[in-house]
Amino acid sequence: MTELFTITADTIAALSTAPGYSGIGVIRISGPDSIPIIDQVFKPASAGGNKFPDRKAIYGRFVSPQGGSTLDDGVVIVMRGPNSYTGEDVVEISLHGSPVILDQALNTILTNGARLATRGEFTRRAFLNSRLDLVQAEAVIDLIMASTLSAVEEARSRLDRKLSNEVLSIIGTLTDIIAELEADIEFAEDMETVPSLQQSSLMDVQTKMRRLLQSADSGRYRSEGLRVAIVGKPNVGKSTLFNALLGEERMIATPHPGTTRDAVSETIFIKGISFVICDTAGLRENPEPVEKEGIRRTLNWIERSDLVLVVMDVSAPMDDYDRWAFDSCKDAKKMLVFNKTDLPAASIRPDPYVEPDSTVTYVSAKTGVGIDSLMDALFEQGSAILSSSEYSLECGLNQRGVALVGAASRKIKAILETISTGHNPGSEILSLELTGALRDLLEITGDSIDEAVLDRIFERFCVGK
Ligand SMILES: Nc1nc2c(ncn2[C@@H]2O[C@H](COP(=O)(O)OP(=O)(O)OP(=O)(O)O)[C@@H](O)[C@H]2O)c(=O)[nH]1
Ligand SMILES: [Mg+2]
Repeated sequence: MTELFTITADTIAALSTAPGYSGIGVIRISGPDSIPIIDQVFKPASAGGNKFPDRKAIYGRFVSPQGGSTLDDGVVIVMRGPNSYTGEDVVEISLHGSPVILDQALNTILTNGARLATRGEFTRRAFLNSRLDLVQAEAVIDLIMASTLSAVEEARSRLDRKLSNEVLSIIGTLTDIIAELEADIEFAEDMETVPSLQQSSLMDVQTKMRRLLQSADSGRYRSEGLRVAIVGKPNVGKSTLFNALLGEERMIATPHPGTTRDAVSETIFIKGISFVICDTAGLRENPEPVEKEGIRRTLNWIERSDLVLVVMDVSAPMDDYDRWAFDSCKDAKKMLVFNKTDLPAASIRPDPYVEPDSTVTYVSAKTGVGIDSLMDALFEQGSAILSSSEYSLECGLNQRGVALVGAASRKIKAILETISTGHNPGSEILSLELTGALRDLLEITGDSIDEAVLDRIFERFCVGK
């Protein structure tokens, strides 16, 4: 529980804007001595009764408290706790963005009673003072690090508690069920079967958790892009196609089958959708050891991909390896790419693989003919995947959340399976198992968490946030 953490009462300071030259730079101070410190180092231009009114921009001079000389002029905003970012007294000082000025100003603040903040310490204090829960704290760093507009929107909605509220609603239902079970232990005789109301509430919890796990994919898409694997037997032109999609000679392509040994991925954008395209090692039987590892990685990519491009060479007769490559992708959403259309077509054509609903494109990766149509088809497929329900959720669990919801979901699944056999394990055991799941969920919001986990989370932050 958060109360168990030691909340240090010292005052921290750091540069909150990026280091280097800029128009302005902002130094932030938080803690009980913030206002006494600013009082020593900043002289407001207009001398009034209340030198530092709350939440007002105050223009003045940053001075050296010893000699009184002016370092720079700037603006100070004081935000008194508990209604500040950290929940403590916070001061933000904007000065000209010279690294020399900002360094000198920060040193002056540090010699007058503050300590340099560690990574993410302002946000960590916000969490410890219950200004943010852990989901929101993580959203802060994701918002700062977001590289696309949709990643910004996703992190923003998490910061606005969308995900927290979903997790809290599951926690609420689970807590109610546990409370009922506890009452059973105290007052009632054990029943033969679990009451159907509790069963349906548990099923409801399970559905909500499944949705949350699916939303992780939408979070992943937003931060990384849709995963597309280029797959096929050796020499069909996968690397040449990969290079054509990237618009650069990224991979070595040669007439020797087995050229690509490893899976290599790069991100491309097609009309605003980002795709992580992966060139893979060709699939064939009896590979030598390095190739074998490459093939293992190819199969792994197929499993993790949102879309697979199955490449076949129209100039060579179809054979069992093509079928094998095709069958390896049978559970994946796939598009067929018939390559080498610049060469005369072979007698045994790939058409048998075309299913009625298959998307097929004909290209010559070497000459570039058909690549634009392939890009259009990728965009269409990508848009369709993104607008399908599992991706349309607005906010996503991160890896930590996936692990915790996954653990809770497995516990509840096991309970539901036991119940479905008509067996009642008894209120006491049920309550114990459900409490385990509840603890997993509480760790997501940070209502139950240990300090080592917190350290790991805030390591991702920069100093000054
Ligand atoms: N004529 C023609 N040749 C092509 C085309 N695409 C690829 N090639 C040639 O086919 C050979 C194999 O190409 P790669 O791109 O290395 O094939 P790959 O599928 O990556 O092969 P592995 O990495 O061995 O699995 C090379 O000599 C390419 O130049 C094409 O569209 N037309
Ligand atoms: Mg290759």
